[in-house]
Amino acid sequence: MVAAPGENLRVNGDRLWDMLMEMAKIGPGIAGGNNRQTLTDADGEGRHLFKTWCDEAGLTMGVDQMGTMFMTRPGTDPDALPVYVGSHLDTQPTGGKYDGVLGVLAALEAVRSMNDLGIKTKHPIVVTNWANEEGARFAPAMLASGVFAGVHSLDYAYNRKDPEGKTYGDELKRIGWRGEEAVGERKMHAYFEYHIEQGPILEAEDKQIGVVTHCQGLWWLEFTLTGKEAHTGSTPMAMRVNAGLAMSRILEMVQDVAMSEQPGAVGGVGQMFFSPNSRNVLPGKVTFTVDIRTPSQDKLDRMRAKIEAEAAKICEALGVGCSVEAVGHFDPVTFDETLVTRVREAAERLGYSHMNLISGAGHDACWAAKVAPSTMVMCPCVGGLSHNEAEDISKEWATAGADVLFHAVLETAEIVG
Ligand code: HGY
Ligand code: MN
Ligand code: MN
Repeated sequence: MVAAPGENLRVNGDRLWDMLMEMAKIGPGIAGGNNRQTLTDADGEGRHLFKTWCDEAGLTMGVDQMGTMFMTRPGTDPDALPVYVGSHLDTQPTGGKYDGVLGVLAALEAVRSMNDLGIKTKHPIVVTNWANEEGARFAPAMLASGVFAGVHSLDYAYNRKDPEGKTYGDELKRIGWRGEEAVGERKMHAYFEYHIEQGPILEAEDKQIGVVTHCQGLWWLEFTLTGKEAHTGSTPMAMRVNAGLAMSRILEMVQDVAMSEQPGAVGGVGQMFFSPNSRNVLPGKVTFTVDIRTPSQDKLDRMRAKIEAEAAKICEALGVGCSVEAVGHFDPVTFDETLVTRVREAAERLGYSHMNLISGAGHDACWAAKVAPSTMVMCPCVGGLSHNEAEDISKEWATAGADVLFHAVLETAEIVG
């Protein structure tokens, strides 16, 4: 049993908030949020600011071949495996200021508070900024942590293309953040990730802390439908090979499949492309990605099978070609019980209201859990809104979660002296 920190140990919430507001100035969005997409110049700027703060905190940087940043605070036992604490600094194109960023900067704040308090730990602490968590520019999401966990090869990752056809590998080199470290060679004693909930439950239940026990599983199914380019005005309805109509029927069907698997299932589409995307040309090609998620393995597999089978029927009836590729996937995740208990006990000790939570969104912790004991801490967000520039949290919420993270990390890294 490792010693738990005293309840008076807290982070410096003002300093955490100041860092969040400073980072939010980099890669500003158009409505108060952020557009700091992975491997853009803005991402590079955000990385440099983060490194500056880590340098001030006396951390040593390591960067791997996927561009993930590992900032180490030494422990007293050189043989002890480090406790990793992190999340991601990259954002959606219309992202909020806190998704991912809160977890990276709260991990840094925990280390800065250890420095202020003169705390030594047996295990080193490694503050981590995972590259390309969002998967917005280069699918799939959690790409770098997926390579780290052995789920994707480096070659697969380097060849992922953004909508302009640029590859991950080229863009990583262009911004100068391709490290030399082999990906995944680092061994972890444990991994913690602090994140906004990105859902409405904690706020609705008036709870300050989410004790995350699980994360729901996901499929990203990329459909490519082939129709026939033709004049939207002079082509009789009976002669049309209408890929756009097939897409709309598939979207309706995805909604029905997700609703048929309630409670605890979601399905929808966030991205689609028409080609040639001209107002008066029926599309020759339509590509879109269906995003389905649920904590239940059976439901996840059943939904995928149903959607693919029904889509094939819809396309056949319209004479539209249909191909589908799974471009993202992870099964439902169960986090480490010992670490989950430490998070819960830390919330208790600190007097914060809390409840068990299943994460709706995917996180790098889902892949870290494949290679080390892992868990998450969550705080509420206003209206449950995220992946929207209006994403909002309070300083109090941010600080409470950071205090819990601080305690759980200290307990796991083992305070010495
Ligand atoms: O898609 C997700 O759940 C995460 O935001 N990348
Ligand atoms: Mn995130
Ligand atoms: Mn996100």
